[in-house]
Amino acid sequence: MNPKLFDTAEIQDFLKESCGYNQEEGNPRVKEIVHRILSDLFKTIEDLNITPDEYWAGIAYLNQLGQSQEAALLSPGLGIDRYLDLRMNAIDEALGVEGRTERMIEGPLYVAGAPVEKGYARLDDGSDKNGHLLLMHGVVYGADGNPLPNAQVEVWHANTKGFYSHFDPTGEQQPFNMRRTIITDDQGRYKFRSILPAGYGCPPDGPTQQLLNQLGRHGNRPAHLHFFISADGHRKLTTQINIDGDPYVNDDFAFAVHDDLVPPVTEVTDEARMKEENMEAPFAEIEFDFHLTALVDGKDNQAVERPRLVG
Ligand code: MBD
Ligand code: FE
Repeated sequence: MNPKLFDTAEIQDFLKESCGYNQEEGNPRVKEIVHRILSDLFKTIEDLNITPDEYWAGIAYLNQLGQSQEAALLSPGLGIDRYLDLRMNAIDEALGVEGRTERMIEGPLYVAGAPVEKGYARLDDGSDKNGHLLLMHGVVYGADGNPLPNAQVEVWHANTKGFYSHFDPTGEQQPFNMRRTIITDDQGRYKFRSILPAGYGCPPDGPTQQLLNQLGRHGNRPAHLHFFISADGHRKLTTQINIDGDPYVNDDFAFAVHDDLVPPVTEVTDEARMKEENMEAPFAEIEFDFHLTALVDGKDNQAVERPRLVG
């Protein structure tokens, strides 16, 4: 039997009282959000006839999720991060914002405070011996279509095991390995040398993978590099590029791929080019430009504030 209580005055009053609707104190926005989510949960319990055992399994799961610091990993896995992106895309479209590089979710693994370098940086410290050399470069363009000197290119990516420094379970990586902030030169150019990352996989024994298993889904991302691009008078762009040819490039558990963000990767074997670029072996080359957009009514309406690790 599934009792129908949700639509009774008693339960509706109970939800309002639970969310402090009859209290002066508190935050109205928080009350509104909690009331909606709690109401949806009550309704879900009724509609799906959720048993107490199922409910308490969910509570135990939330505790595990927090304990393992994976809430911000499950979030992209469920597509919520990408949903927020798609909403920002729709806002841009309504405002007539055009010509921008596609945005793409930040993910949970950014660390603030990376070393800052002008024009060029080497991202890897040479300790990952399995890496294939990568040279990536391009121009940051402003809203007026001209190259932007002194723009900030923050880049971070994983090593050949798919692990990020500061979050590496092997403890092998030095702080800020494969993380840099590059300031564009007087022609708006950035350039860096690194190694091609491997794709990321969710911790196999963690709560995110545990839920994905229940959904019949994998927890893998294609190899990718993350970027924050910022400059005076412009909105901060959060994006990624994905490495063409990766088996997961069209099957990302975090829904963080877009056709515009899979640039060609060219293999350079020419000795003269290798010498010119100070590369001691053949390397993969990616050219990719970033197009920033103007502030909206003097404000950055796409910059996201969230708790971030400071290294
Ligand atoms: C990552 O490296 C990532 O970028 C995302 C979105 C989720 C998990 C790991
Ligand atoms: Fe990532």
